[in-house]
Amino acid sequence: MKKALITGITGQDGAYLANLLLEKGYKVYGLLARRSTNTLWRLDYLGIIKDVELIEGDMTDLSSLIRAIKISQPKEVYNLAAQSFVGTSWDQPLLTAQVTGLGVANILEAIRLTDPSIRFYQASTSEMFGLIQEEKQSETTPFYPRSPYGVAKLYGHWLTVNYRESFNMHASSGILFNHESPLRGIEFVTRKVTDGVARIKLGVEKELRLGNIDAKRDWGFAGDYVEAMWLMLQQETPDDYVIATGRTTTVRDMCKIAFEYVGLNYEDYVVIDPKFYRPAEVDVLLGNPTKAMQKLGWKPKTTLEELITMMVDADLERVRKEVNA
Ligand code: NAP
Ligand code: F7E
Repeated sequence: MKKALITGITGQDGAYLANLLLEKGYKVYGLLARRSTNTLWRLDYLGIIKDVELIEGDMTDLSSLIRAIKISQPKEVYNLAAQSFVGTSWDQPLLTAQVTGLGVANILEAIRLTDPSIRFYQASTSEMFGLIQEEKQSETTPFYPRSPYGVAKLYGHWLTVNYRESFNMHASSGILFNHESPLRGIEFVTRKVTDGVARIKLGVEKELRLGNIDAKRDWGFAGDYVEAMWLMLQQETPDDYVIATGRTTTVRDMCKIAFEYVGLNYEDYVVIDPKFYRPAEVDVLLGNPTKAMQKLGWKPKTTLEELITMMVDADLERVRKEVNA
């Protein structure tokens, strides 16, 4: 039985990837960071808590990563753990550097010291393009990160490339554009909007406070994107791939889709609050996933409309339960 270790298994992508690998017959191990509250709600939502084996550890503790690899003896490691919220990265830049940046060095070293034949996936990001240098961003577009998060991810990306070139490791980097789902953290804008729509529709809230709604993002469905991660590690040679839909939409238009779905006009409820503006903004992102389509045979399956309505439905159900509890 093929074995995989996922760091960040309690996050959005970790949960979907664990589910995918279980469906493919893998034995799935996940790194579990110690927290004072329960972080297993996503694995619970997908009904897979009992099917995965969790090993305590932290991205900042190399010894725990070595231990996790020795226990799980994986053929594949997916490094999804990160301080992943861009806004927080200005308030906690050093923590972001330690976890999102140096954490990659820790996991790559843990692999190199135990079994360098392990295949490695690094969760890189479109945030590395930041202030975009080309209208459509591909694997050859120069990077220009605009947040401490983007800077930390850029370190992880280049370290992955470097370990591939230095030690001949099967290390791949997926440059994923924004991807969302009902399991998205509540602080990210799509989920904040779909949760807000549900609360307004059910009479729990009266308004939704947002920051820069003119920002544009290339949004896809997380369930589609984890398939690309797996595909990258099934290739004979490691490489870097942009994963995106090739369509960009403003936060404003995304709001419009969400509110209209429940018969409301976003203009009646959305309030602009400068508190949510960022010190430096990524105004627009638009990915070119041609390489992934041609080499991996991957393509996005879910439209933005399908994604947002799926998320609104899930939030309506959650808020209804909350109200009736
Ligand atoms: P997420 O929901 O924020 O999940 C992050 C995961 O990292 C959680 O499981 C979290 O554990 C774990 N983690 C944080 N600090 C850790 C530490 N010190 N040690 C061990 N684990 C730690 O993120 P996501 O949306 O699933 O994204 C997955 C990865 O892809 C991240 O690296 C993210 O930066 C990257 N990415 C995401 C997107 C996107 O649009 N979603 C796009 C490009 C790249 P707790 O639950 O215990 O906090
Ligand atoms: O913001 C604007 C905000 O926080 C999207 C992470 O997964 O994707 C994510 O990073 C846009 C930005 O995601 C609010 O200013 C307006 O322009 O949902 P977000 P992000 O920053 O793009 C990348 C690819 C990652 O790698 C990251 O890990 O929406 N925006 N008003 C707002 N954003 C938030 N969060 N909240 C607002 O009220």
